[in-house]
Amino acid sequence: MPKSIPFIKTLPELLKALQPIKAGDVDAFSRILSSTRLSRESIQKYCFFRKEGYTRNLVIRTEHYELLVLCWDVGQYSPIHNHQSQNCWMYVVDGILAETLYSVSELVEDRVQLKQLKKTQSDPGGFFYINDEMGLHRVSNGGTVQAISLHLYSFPFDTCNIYSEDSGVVTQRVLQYYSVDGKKLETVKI
Ligand code: CSS
Ligand code: FE2
Repeated sequence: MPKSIPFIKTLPELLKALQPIKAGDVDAFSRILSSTRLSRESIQKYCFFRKEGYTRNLVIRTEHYELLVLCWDVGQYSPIHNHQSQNCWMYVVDGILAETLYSVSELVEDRVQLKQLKKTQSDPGGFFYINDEMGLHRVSNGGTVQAISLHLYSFPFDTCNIYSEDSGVVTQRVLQYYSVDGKKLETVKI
């Protein structure tokens, strides 16, 4: 019988498992998240909520990837966005996270046509994976209590495109951290 792999239950264990993985090794990142079972307590120092919208809290950034904790209060959601040709995983730590997936047409005069493909949601312990070839997505708190997710981006990226669902207009957004290493930044803009 193959030996079962023990779950990764703490952040230091997760960081150790991620440390040698190179950008492009999608299977390795996915395998690590499949065997991760992190509790909210284990990442508590990275959890910040605010009423204006979800927060992005940096845990670690290397040449190959970055790991963030995102905190979604009830009713909060992201714009429809892309991932700058990078790989994105979202691992649910607490609450329920929902993903609405869209296909996107070619850009014509700064506009695209979006088509909603499906909406799925996950409980703690599950994860989503997306890249630009699969489409765009909107992420939202799919439940009635706070939701917390771990996001792994490889390579890291600092801007993304956001898409208006109504008009199809595409704009660029600069992605900001709300906190770094558990400390809220003074420079946060809304
Ligand atoms: N890409 C969004 C979250 S959904 S993957 C962000 O980093 O803010
Ligand atoms: Fe995303």
